[in-house]
Amino acid sequence: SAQPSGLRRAHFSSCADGDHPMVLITGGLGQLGVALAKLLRRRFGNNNVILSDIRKPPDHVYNSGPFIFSDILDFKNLREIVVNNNISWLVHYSAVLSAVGERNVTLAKEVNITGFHNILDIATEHSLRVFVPSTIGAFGPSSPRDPAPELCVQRPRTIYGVSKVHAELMGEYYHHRYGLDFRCLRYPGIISADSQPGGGTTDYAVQIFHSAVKTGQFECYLRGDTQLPMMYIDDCVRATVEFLEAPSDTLVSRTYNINAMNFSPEELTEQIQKVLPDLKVVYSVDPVRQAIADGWPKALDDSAARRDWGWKHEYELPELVQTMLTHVSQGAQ
Ligand code: AKB
Repeated sequence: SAQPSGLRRAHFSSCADGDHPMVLITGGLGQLGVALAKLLRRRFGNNNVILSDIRKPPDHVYNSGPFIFSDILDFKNLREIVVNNNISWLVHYSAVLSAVGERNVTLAKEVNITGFHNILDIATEHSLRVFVPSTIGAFGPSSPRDPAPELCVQRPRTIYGVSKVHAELMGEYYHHRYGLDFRCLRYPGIISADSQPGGGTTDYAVQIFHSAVKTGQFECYLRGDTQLPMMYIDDCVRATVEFLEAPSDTLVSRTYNINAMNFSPEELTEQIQKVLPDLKVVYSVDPVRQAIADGWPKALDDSAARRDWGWKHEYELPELVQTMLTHVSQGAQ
């Protein structure tokens, strides 16, 4: 990719329209983009938040606010979008997730590392506030797992995890070196009703709700006792907006863990069975995804986020199950 011209320490003017930033979301048609755009648009106005992706959006997305084509691998295209739309905040959601990454390392390298370099350079060049999600996948088998602290050994065994550690380190380096307003949250597995995740290891916790409602049966690719950190999407997008809005001087760090609940497929099944007692779950373990999950934390220590910028989750497992079953049942009608 092209190099940004003249990297130097930034003078931040993060707001384009009075107090309102102009926000660009990459990878906007993934699991999280539409929900984040909805919340940001409520705060900053519909036209101040642009969703982007390389695919054509469904009608309800196209009709709900600005949407444009943007390819993060195309440096000039990205720069043009940032300049023409006076972008001040960039939320970088394009990524190849853990399970798909193991099937296509070349693609994961390209999107998660080369694409991220473009984001970093353009954000620095244009003094943007840039948010990049990291993940529980940035930890590995040699990290403390219960809970994983903010700072510890990070030796992930997936290309996804390696690329996210790279993103954390590069973002922090650019922050210290050039003054880039880089912000990064390590997300747990995110559970959503309206949007599907694409190719992750925690996807079972979304799929089980759809199967429970449609067929009453679910084949789980993880072992029943595999505990992982999880969060409902509303908490995730709220955390992201609160973190993006936090004054720079309250942030002791540029990368924070956030968490809400920790559960295994067995525990999730038990909770769903309180509402749908006939749900049958069988376990047919996929060795690739099981190995990935076995190297991830069982819980995340997010006390620094709670202390520094007031992070507080709302959804515990019972509310999550109730909410998901309501939304998925409505969608299935
Ligand atoms: C995945 O499973 O790959 C993602 C994640 C936890 O980052 N959902």
